Amino acid sequence: MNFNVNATQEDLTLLQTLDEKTLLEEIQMRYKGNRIYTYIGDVLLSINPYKDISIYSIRHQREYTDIKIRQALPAHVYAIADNAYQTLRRTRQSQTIVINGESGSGKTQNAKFLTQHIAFVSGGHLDIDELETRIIKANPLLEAFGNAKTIANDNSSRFGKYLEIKFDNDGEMIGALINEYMLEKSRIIRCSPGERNFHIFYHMFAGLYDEQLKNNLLDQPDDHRILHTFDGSRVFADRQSYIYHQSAWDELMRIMTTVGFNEEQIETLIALLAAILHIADIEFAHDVETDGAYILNENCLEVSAEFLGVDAGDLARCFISSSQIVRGEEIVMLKTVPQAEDTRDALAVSLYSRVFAWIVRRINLMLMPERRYATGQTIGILDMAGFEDFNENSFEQLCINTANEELQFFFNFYVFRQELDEYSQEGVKGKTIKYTDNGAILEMLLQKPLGLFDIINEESKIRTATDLTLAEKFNKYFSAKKNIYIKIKSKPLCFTINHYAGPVTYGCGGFLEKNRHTLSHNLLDCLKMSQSQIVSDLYAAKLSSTGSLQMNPDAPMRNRQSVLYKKPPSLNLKNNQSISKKAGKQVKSKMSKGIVQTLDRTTNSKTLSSQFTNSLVELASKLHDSQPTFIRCIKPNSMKQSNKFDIELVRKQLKYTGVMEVIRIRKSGYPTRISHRQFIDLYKIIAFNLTSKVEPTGSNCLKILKATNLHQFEIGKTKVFLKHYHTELLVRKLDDIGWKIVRVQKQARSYLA
Ligand code: AD9
Ligand code: MG
Repeated sequence: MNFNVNATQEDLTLLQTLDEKTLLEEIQMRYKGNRIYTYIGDVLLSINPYKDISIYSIRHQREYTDIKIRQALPAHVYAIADNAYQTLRRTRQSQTIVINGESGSGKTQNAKFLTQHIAFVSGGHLDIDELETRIIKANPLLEAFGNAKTIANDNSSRFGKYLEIKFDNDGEMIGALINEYMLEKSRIIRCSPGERNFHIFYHMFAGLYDEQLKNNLLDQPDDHRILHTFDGSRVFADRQSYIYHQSAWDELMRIMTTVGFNEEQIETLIALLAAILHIADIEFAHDVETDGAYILNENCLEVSAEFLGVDAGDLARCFISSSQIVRGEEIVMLKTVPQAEDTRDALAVSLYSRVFAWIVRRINLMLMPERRYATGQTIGILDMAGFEDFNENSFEQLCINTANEELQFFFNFYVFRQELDEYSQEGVKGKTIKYTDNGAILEMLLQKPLGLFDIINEESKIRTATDLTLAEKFNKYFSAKKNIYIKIKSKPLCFTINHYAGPVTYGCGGFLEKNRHTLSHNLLDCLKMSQSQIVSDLYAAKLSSTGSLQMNPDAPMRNRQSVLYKKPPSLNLKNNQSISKKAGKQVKSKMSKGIVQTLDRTTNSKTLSSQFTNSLVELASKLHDSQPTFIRCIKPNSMKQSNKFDIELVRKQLKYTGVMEVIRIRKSGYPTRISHRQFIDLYKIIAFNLTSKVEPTGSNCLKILKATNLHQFEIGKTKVFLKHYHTELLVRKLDDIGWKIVRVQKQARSYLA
């Protein structure tokens, strides 16, 4: 048996002394030597190297397959993949690998390495290569639509991803399912200085042929409001960036074909992206005649209407007027300029999020296993945005941080709470380990009724509610929770939550609007009746309770009536007659005559907070049904540079990813627990005769442990609790005995001969 003594540092819980200082020194030293992975007991710590460190070759994959002793090899994310697969095979229980860490810490890269290696170790199936290729190819496609350049990361995932890899009874990979969470839709219309919109728009401008650009009335990205750079510099600052986006587009086109998009679907997709740009370019001004908003640049309205396959007048009416249903009757009103702008933005956002959902659905169809194989055994990989605290934090940060609270709760549950519960069940005394229990925060956020999200939802239903009345409600219900909620007297719209990772101050301006995020009944009706099959299908499709699209991804092909692409829309205004002004006058006259229309309409739209809380519940139940492994990703510096280790930054992350607490509990705890029966079966030979019958009692286990000269173990009512290194020592002892037996047998045989 190869017991590598130097390798003990691969797992820092095995060090004699381990405090915060030693931990930081140790991982800094390892980082310098390009050893970016470290075990903290059964948690894997990963530090972003920001450079190629050549540890992901086929040779490495072979080395990390079917590992018998973890300590014999340097810590690696491949070892986690191998272990998840081996455990799945042995126990037939689903596994989940939860990757956590702040933006730019390497979560998505590690998720890719895990997927690649799980496919490798489970290989053998005839079609595996094809399936593996498809799963791996899905990544760039998802990233083109779901990732963007941010301050923290040039390729930041703006959505959470839970990839479930499915296996059959023989442990062969048979398919996969991608669940997406919380796409940062608001980026479509607004991003911070120095940041960009989703990659796809830039790829598209660089990659489309002139003819395609012309057909979609596109020219330069700089022409469009939502692609402008903040500092006025050009989007493609130099030829190099243009070429980069061009080749990304070419690669994307190849992938989309592999994934099963046909030419017409791709063209439709391009037209939808163009439609989003044109819609977002619509500008409004105040019409003194009607005292409402009208559209300044109606060419954009016409182009948008044509691309969406709807009537320009109908679309204009949706932008500039609203209707309320009161006791079954519709009352129409004109909108102010900011209200009309909100409607325009909501349409652009909604169109993009439905396009994204369509792509995910299409990918899932291609990855779906045949029903007859389905066994329910999966390995899940969760790659979710980490904790966020910016200068200004809004609804999006509240959602992301709540999701992180939930993950932290799950982490605590497994790593700490289960451990403590088991000690007490087994009668192991004197083990009290303190940890930050975030249960109370989660309760405040998610409980029904009267949790923070529930209150947002209830307020969203009240017509007269404002962000201020919302903030007042928060203060009324939560001010008493002094440790977790802080009212800010000087800023009535702000409040602070003491998250497990630290305090974050949120401004609730815009919360209600973001939460409602629903399109008006009129706009939904208008879109559902679109002459473009895909637009009407995208909007007729039901949204599941978690917000995913329940549409047939092949729908556009059933009926090819798409007006998109039939002819480029004209840019000339008809008879100089302003469509939106005319629509505004019609609405005004209805209003003055007090005309009401009786309506009987339903809508399937859900508020953002209900979609969010439902998807969180769904995710939590998936996690609780599986056996988890945790990877904590750490960012070494904020400059995205290699060979730079900012100790303070790392210290902060170690604290809020719970790593320090894991060390404490793992050092004083027992990672290996095994039943008396199993222990005796495995190690009996150490203290008893091979043929004697040994009862599975604590005292018999004790004899074995003493014969091995072990200390610091615990014997519970039904289980033996061991430190990491105990198993290695027991196995070594077995080996010694094995050799002795062989020698004795050899000697006996020579006597007999
Ligand atoms: V975010 O929450 O999506 O904004 P991530 O996912 O945590 O973030 P990501 O995996 O995208 O970070 O890593 C950021 C960049 O660091 C990558 O684009 C790589 O350039 C770099 N990186 C990360 N991990 C590795 C690695 N193991 N080897 C080399 C890496 N470079
Ligand atoms: Mg990412």
